[in-house]
Amino acid sequence: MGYYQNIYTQVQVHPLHPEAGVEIPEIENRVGKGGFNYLAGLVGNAQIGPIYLGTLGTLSLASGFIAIEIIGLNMWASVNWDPIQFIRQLPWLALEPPRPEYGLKILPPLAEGGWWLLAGFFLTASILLWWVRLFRRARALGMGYHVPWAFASAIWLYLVLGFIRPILMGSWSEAVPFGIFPHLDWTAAFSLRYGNLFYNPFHMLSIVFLYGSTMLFAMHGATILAVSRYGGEREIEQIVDRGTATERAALFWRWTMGFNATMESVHRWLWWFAFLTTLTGGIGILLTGTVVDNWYLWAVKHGVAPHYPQIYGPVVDPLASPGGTP
Ligand code: 07D
Ligand code: 07D
Repeated sequence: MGYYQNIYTQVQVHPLHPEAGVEIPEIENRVGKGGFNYLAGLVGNAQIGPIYLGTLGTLSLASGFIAIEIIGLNMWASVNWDPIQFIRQLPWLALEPPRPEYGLKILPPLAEGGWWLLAGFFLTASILLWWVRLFRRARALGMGYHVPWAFASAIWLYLVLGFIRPILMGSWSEAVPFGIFPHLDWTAAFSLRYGNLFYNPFHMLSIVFLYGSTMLFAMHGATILAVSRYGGEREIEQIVDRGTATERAALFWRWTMGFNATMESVHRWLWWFAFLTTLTGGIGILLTGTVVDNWYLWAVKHGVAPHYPQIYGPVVDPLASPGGTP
């Protein structure tokens, strides 16, 4: 009987010494000796570490840690330092940005948004330092910069939400609070305040690319798994070594929908869809409140949404009517 083996094979590579990888400058920045983990081997490579930390990595982690500390301690203080309530209420706790009267003040009182600004500063520093780290590691390995540019698109949306748009609106109070459910409340309130974000064409585009990303992700992942019995997961070899997996994968799509991506182009599709989700999203948020005040009225004006006729007479507030009972 033939032995069936594919990428879910139970064999885990476990050499005597962890693999060091290619020689790169600043090798001393690699931390740890590396080891093997069975569980990691079930979902990825069994080797964990060594990790490249370096100055940027250390600074980024330190900044991220300071941000989380500021957020966490403020949340804990908000439940009177009760550890049980801190855990119980964690998803509802928040660190809010300054109130509107502080505008863009650099440092309002700490308890009234100052801590929010400090946490935002350290979180942003952490994210930007991580971005430079991605860029430099890609360069050290002689890679393209596709990963850092994709991350830059997500950072763009993050900066629009919490930094660029609040500056254009003249107030930090426009920014997103830190907190699990509070940031969802903010998202819903934002949509309501600006007349239903569904009518924002850039929100529509962002959804197109988000849904498109999941669809392409599913199609590509499923296709490669389906031909893994022919070595399909060795995608690069398959480009030059035709005849089995790639050929079948391509034919499957050509037969079922008349067109097929190539081993190379499918990754470009995926990259662009992911990249465009947050790029268009950031544009949509940037326009909201700055250029367009009410997306529903905007959509009516441009023939996207119908203008609902007023079928009931105007509602009179009985308290406001002359002679009415006070
Ligand atoms: C799976 C990769 C791993 C990442 C994870 C997230 C933190 C936050 C901080 C307690 C896919 C780690 C989370 C570090 C902890 C504190 C203070 C990525 C994966 C597991 N959101 N959002 C979540 C962030 C915005 C929205 C979850 C961040 C906008 C909706 C998580 C940002 C708007 C829903 C989270 C951010 C928005 C969520 C799961 C930054 C519009 C959900 C995220 C920095 C875009 C979902 C309770 C996930 C949920 C959810 C984090 C921004 C809307 C807490 C870090 C302001 C509608 N968001 N979000 O898996 O369950 O992402 O919420 O901009 O339904 Mg959000
Ligand atoms: C948040 C990019 C920043 C993240 C960064 C990562 C860390 C470290 C640590 C793991 C996600 C930081 C990393 C901190 C993590 C460890 C250790 C990307 C982020 C830099 N919407 N909506 C979108 C849908 C409605 C609203 C986008 C659907 C309602 C607002 C997306 C629906 C209302 C905003 C999307 C729906 C509303 C959005 C987000 C359906 C609420 C935004 C794309 C079916 C009542 C954001 C233009 C994304 C945007 C956004 C989908 C409904 C509000 C496509 C499917 C009508 C305010 N919505 N939405 O990738 O860009 O986010 O809008 O109803 O700001 Mg929406």
